[in-house]
Amino acid sequence: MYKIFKDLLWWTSHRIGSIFLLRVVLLLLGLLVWTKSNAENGYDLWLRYKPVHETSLKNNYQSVIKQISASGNSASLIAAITELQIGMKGLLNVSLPHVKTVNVNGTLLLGTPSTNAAIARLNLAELKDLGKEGYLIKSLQINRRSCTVIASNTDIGLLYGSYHLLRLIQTRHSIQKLLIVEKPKIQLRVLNHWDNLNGTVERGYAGSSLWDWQRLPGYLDPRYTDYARANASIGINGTVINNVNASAKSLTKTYLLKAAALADVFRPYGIKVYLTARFSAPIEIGGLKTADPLDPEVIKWWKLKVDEIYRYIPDFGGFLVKANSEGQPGPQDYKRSHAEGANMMADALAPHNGVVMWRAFVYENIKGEDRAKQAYQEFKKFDGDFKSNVLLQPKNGPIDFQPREPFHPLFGAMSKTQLMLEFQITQEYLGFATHLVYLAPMFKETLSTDTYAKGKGSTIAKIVEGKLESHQISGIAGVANIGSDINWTGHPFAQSNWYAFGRMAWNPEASPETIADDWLKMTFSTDPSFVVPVKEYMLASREHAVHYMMPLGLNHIMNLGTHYGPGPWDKIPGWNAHDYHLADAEGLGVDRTDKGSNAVEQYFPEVRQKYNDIKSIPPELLLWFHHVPWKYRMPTGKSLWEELVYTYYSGVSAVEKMQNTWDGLKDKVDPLRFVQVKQLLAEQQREAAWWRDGSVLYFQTYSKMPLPQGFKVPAQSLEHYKQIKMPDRTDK
Ligand code: BDP
Repeated sequence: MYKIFKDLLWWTSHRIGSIFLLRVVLLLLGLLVWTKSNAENGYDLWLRYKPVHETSLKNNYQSVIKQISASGNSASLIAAITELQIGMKGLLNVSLPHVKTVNVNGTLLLGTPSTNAAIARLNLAELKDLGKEGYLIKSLQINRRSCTVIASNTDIGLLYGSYHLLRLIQTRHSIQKLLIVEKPKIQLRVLNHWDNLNGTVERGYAGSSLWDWQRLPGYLDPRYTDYARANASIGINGTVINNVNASAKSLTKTYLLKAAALADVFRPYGIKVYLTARFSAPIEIGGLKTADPLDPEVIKWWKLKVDEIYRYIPDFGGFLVKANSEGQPGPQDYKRSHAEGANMMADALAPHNGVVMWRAFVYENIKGEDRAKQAYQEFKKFDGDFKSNVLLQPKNGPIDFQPREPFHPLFGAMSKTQLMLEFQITQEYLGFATHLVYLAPMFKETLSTDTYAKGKGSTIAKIVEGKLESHQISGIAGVANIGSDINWTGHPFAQSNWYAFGRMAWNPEASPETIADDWLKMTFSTDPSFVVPVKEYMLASREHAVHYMMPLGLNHIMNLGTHYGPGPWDKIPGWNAHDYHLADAEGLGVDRTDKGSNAVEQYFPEVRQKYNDIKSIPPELLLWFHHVPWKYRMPTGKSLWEELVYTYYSGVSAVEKMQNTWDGLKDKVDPLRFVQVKQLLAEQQREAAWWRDGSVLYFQTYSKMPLPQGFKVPAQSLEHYKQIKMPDRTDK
């Protein structure tokens, strides 16, 4: 083996340059350690259940949990018991017997009052407010035995509670004297997969689709169960399994039966299946001449189609619809409104308790019109017009999942409409699966923003929870970053974004720091000398990415084709990146104040004033709302130009620091994942520098100012950076 390795090194060093050589060495090293040590590959996500090595803690856990007492045989209860048994075996090396009685100290009693007499006898007052998914974990004496009780009103709640108890051990918390009362703050906590029937994933960077359409429904990949376990462990209770740019075919019987097979696998884990519905499906697969939502034949077609779906999937969640957006068909094709389109589908779903999630991501790509204003203009007027089983789903910001956007002005503006927030977990604009960018701080930024819709404290979290207006249904969606890669998400750290989305969907007030802490301990190591520095980097990582990509409120200046790498200079048919930054000899940024496009008008007065005034605008949103002179003095005392350069450079330095930190953690991480992250950080550094150098040189052609002292001039010319092309998925 050693000889082959040496020969290969010799060969590569003679044939190809040293950077490539370094890569090959890293890869080979990775392979070597992997074959030698049977290293982890990330498949187990945060459910690794590695042994607790701390002896006293382990003894303590073992004395608290010795057996499981539960009655009933629902699939969800069995899933909960199985998970506890697998988890405790891994963590504590104990095989927990499953018994019916509470006869020893150390019994873990699991049940609902309606299916378990011992739980019913406890008369647990806490259960009254817990709804269908909440749970209670409580240390109690029963029959003079010390017990831990996981109680809920449903078996799904028991499953959630079981994951919580396991998490306490995985993160080394005490499990004595427990009193944990939990319930989700948002009802529909849904992943949106942008998966196509041909197995590709739109904006997916972790391999191909998980769904094996060809072999479904007969072959059920075991991964489907592991997917469901992972989701249940963080409280995700819905999945839209196909792309918003939908194919009508997914509504044909053939595909519905496949979807039904997936629904059967997911059901025990509390996960409902949803489908995207192509608005023109009545024409494409129904043989009708129109898809006009007011046409009686069309109405009937959807009703029959929905009835058919419920025959295969009795707990089908409903439809997600992208209509009249980016070329997708919709009600406007028939001069009908979004509300008329959504309500027609809602009527078909209502008898089955299904919902319509109607996306608000619509815009006309017309020069001179401010895209940031369009969704509001389109939808605000329909407030109050949607049926009670419709949720309107805007993205977090008004343009499109940019590294940083102000919040979407529809939040707060549609008090009579149930608004479902859409985040993007897949990092379309944040470095794909190459850059380490922890998104929880971004989720938090949106959720904690105050819209002032009903005075101070009208946060987006409250609106999405449905609390601000006491809505019936609440929901949140995350565009999934999951694919067929062995570690699910491509970058080992991208798993944290799936994890964080689930935890924040359950509780939008949860702290990104606690979530990162839990995730790192469960996914990598509980060693504080690993957790502390890595967590610190994770928490700052999104800001670093903003700094080296689109600082100070810049947006949409990526390569317009691939959405990867810098492209403030880019032009493709119909698109010009310049429209998004408007750099000129005078300054930079888009005037959206009352003197410009007046997008600020769409916000409530407190927010409007703050954004409208250059003195009160938060610097991180400055260029989103203002066209600012190059010499403008920033709050730091620097000129805009200096601040821009400084920020770009600081973003790259931060990545370099992380590289050093990571190198120092070699002994604390399993070898394969160490090497993977090391390589990815090196790529991230290279690309961050590409972003910085290309952007700074480009904006310099407008500012005509030198780099501030101490900043190294980019190694190459602007032309060089403009020419760099990333391989595109469409390359053949
Ligand atoms: C954009 C993506 C595009 C999606 C669209 C959407 O580039 O692939 O179809 O969002 O959300 O960001 O519908």
